[in-house]
Amino acid sequence: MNTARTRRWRVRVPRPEDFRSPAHAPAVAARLGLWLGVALAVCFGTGLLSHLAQHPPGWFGWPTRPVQLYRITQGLHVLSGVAAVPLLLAKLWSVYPRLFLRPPAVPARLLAHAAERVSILVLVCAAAFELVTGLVNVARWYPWRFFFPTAHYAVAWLAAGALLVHVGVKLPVVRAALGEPVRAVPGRRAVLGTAVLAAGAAVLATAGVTVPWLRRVAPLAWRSPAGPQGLPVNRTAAAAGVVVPADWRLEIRWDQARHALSLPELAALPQRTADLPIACVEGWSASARWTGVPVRDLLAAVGAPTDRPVRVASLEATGRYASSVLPAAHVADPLTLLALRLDGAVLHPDHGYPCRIIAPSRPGVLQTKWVTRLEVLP
Ligand SMILES: Nc1nc2c(c(=O)[nH]1)N[C@H]1C(S)=C(S)[C@@H](COP(=O)(O)O)O[C@H]1N2
Ligand SMILES: [Mo]
Repeated sequence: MNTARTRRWRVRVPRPEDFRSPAHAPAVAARLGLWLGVALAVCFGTGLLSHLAQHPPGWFGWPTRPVQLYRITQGLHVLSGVAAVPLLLAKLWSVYPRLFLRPPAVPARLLAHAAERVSILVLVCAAAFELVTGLVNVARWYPWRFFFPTAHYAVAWLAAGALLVHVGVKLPVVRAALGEPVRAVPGRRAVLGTAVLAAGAAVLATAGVTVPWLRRVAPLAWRSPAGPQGLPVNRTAAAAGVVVPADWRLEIRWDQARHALSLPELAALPQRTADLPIACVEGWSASARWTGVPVRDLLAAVGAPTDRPVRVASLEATGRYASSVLPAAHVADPLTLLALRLDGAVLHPDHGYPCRIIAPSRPGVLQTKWVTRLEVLP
């Protein structure tokens, strides 16, 4: 007799009811889901704003004030994503016994069951994809071949749709589970407390990337103020292949007209100094004191229109961020500077020498460095 084989056959596939830990109680799963839902909703909303600010459709206007607006929304985007990681792990741990649910015997219910399972699969995959690609992106590591912003944006809609379906389907269960007090069973509060504490610790450990007074207690902050002139640099002049020609001039074009100004001519125009942040889409941000010519005044000085969008071109020959467009609202704002100085000193080459755009409430990726041409768009 082969006793080993008979014994192996006796192994029983577990059922959800077999998992007795308080972590698996619906009262816990529903509350974890609520926290996770809040984190994902903040992440989705702020992500959408960031996308719109970078690629504004005709109906959308991103405000230039408060000057810290983009810094705040993008900080919230990255930190809510960080908080969602432990919450998602806790939620998955809480509900994984439901993987052992048997499909219903009634064929009519089978379809609904399968649809619900598939929507959860989509939700888990999409949410995990968003969190992992987001974290890998802020770490500036690109182990994939797709363009991160496009994929991250597309899958966000998939996650949001699957989340809505999931919440809609589960609403009665969620209601009942939330009605059940957590205190009723010992251990449940400990599970919830641990998950929320882990989320809080993850945020605290990273928030220093954008909250200055948390810098010293944020060991996992992926960006420090290190860099020339005390500011981080994403792309150095060398990496961008930028060489400033000896006869560099800022060219300004509008309609059929054009005008060129040398650096001394720019420096001779009335200057404005302002404290403005660079707020990278990766979540890090840093404030500095910038001095330069307000773009509006510069255009007015050469007789160019000041009420239209302006394309900013850099000395970079190629590269996704070689140029950007200042929307009309940003052109009109007197704090939108063509900056020549940083904290009183001439710009370091890595910060955009001879001049760069620094505008209030603008995604860092659009704060174009090494500017060579301003073109007033029709
Ligand atoms: N021409 C050009 N400008 C650029 C970039 C670039 O790659 N090329 N990077 C942008 C990004 S992603 C950020 S966050 C800021 C960073 O500015 P800093 O390097 O001075 O800190 O510059 C922006 N300006
Ligand atoms: Mo950036």
